[in-house]
Amino acid sequence: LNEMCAGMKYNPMKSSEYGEKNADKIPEGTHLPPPSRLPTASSLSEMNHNPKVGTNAKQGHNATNESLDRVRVDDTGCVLTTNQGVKIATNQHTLRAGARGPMLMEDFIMREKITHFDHERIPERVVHARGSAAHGYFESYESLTQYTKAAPFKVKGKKTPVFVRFSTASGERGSKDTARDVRGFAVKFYTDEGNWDLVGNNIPVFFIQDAIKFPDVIHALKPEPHHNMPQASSAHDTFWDFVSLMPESTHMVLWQMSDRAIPRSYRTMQGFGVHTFRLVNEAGEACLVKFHWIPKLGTHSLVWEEAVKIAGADTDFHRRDLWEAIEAGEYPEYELGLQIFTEEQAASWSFDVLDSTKLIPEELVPLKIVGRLVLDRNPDNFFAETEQVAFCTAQIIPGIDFTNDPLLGGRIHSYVDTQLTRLGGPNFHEIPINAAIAQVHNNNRDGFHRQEINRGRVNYEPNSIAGGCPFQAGSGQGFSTIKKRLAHKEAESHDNVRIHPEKFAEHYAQARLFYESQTPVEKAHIADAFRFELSKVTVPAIRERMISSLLNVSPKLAERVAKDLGFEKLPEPMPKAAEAPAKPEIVVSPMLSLGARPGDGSIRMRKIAILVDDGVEGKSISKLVTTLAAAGAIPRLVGSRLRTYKGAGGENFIADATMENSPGFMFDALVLPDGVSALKALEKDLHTQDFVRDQYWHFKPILAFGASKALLTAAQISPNLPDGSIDPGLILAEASEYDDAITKFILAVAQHRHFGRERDQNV
Ligand code: HDE
Repeated sequence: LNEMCAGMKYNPMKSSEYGEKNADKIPEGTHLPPPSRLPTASSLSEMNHNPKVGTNAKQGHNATNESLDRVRVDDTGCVLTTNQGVKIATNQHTLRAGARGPMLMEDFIMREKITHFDHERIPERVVHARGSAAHGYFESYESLTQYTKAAPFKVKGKKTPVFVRFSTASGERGSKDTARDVRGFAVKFYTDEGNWDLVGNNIPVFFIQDAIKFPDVIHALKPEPHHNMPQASSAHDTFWDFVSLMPESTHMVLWQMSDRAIPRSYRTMQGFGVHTFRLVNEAGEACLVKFHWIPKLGTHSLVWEEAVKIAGADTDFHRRDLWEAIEAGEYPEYELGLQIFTEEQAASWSFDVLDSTKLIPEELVPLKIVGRLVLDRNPDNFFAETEQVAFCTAQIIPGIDFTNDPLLGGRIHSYVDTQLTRLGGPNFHEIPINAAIAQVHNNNRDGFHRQEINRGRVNYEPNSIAGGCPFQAGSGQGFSTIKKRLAHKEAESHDNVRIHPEKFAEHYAQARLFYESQTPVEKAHIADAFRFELSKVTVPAIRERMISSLLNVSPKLAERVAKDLGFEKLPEPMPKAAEAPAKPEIVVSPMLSLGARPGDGSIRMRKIAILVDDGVEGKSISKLVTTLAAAGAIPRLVGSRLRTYKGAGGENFIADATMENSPGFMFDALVLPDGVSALKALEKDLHTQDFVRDQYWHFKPILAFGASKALLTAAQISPNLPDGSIDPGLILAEASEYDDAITKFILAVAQHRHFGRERDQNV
């Protein structure tokens, strides 16, 4: 040891630590081959028979990085034990002094069980408490080394394991999935150069421009502090009070009032990194980037009334949908799109790319599709994986870097900080779901729940006793922060200031861009959402302030909402912070409409209800089930009770579901089979009428055979659309037209919704 220590006479790296000239050339740490600080083979030979002591750890290896199988537990065929591995004879009784005597303190088995139970809960996430997650991989379509040295993009076809958590933002852990809310879309890439977390949302902009306002917006959004109501809803005074006083929230609020905030499924929503990030290549050259996830199935949403009803029937609607799709082998898939641009381009635009309340229209910078994300495995244990996963925006890898976005800056701090409370200490990175697959070697030590058993005497650097290990990687292989991170000339002043650049003062152009890019039906839904939410606001001045803000977005929208809320006269438009804002480059962006990405045209995993009763036409039902299932849909026979029904030809059908346990709004489409005798009863039944009416008014396709048209009449549904045309989503057919009808129906299901039925498109 002395010889080796003497080999390092002084610290040769010291001089490289000073002066700007050295900043680019950080040397690799000085190190010598370390002596074996591990016990010798002979001293181990005896110990090695003892599984607890184990074999000698392979030099330079950290075993906690191995596959999650190292911690997966399967109890099949196993005896019940205590936490200490002591076999438990009976799990039915506490130890007592006599059958009717007191319980005994010495019952360590009962006490361990109850104590563990008492401490089962951990604090829920302060936001995004309710979520669902899945394992999968990211596969790169091409090498992006021209732009970035980041591990997942190095070579075409490279697969990087990921864990993805979707969430609602405002509701508590047990709240409903279908709340009107922004959805989280957080991706942890386990790259071979360390973990990279891309913690995004399904809306590309945010409420605020500066991290210091985050506690304010979240306090305003969450249930009000005096009575803790309402749960998972923005429809209350404090939220609208805050946003009506924060004009920069207007753009996000427009998105939040759109159908984007009530997705049909996690599988049918986009994801966005929101902030502008940087890509950095081997040569140290950087470009700016925005990240987009695009679902292969297209972007599809619920309608508000449907979301409200589903919340009552199945609070786990999105969680169940994700779980079932993966179990069925219908793996959710998203493509990664990058908007890559330069500092010079950014400087020329009317908006600031460091302002997270602004997006970059795809018409200005098109998406470059660079890979796909596939989710192909459900977690084994919700708590161990989905609850304990810790996403941190600070976790980036060589090839990715931050920008000076003042919202991002706060996030880099917040995510690590929050895990310290939520997961109980600084070792949360060792929890298996959070552990990197890249090797972890450093001198961070101790703290609650430490898992690693670090060997040797050295827990500091530089050292000579361990041959200098672990040694610094140097700029050749280690993460080096990009030198120039100033996105704008005006930011080059190094004065310490608490202000934002001037372009941040423009608050309405992109809210208008978003609104004007929507279809008439989407606009109508936005107006309806404002009406609903503001009608829940009890302070008239807040409603008025919101209308004056909307007047700066679209006078038509503001007038409609004001009229719906009983305003007799319009308030003045809200004064603007920007006196002479630059002209926006793009004023309509068709890609911002939900319909711009209809998906791959398949009907896979769509739930289709086939109504059954005694006397329905049996032959067509079996054929329907086979055809729809072959197309990948999930046909379900729905009756009034869970029993066997007899078809007109004597066939037996067992109902899969009832109108009570699976109401109409839980399905994506409906088939009404023929069969006069069956329909007589159903026609008068109010449940059936509601079932059919919900399908129709939530714009879903309906296929009605023969006499079943009577059910449509009973539900007051007409095949004509308000504009006089025939509804392509309502297919009426006779049994003889079966083949043609089913083809039309499958096409109609692939379109998802038939918004031509919307009676109020005048916004
Ligand atoms: Fe978060 N956010 N956030 N956020 N956020 C959290 O971290 C925070 C923001 C997002 O599935 C917390 O681990 C601040 C934008 C998602 O586990 C916390 C600011 C975007 C998730 C936190 C923001 C997000 C979180 C709570 C403003 C979209 C769930 C628990 C500066 C790009 C991740 C946790 C998961 C969670 C702070 C703004 C998305 C407190 C301070 C913008 C998807 O650290």
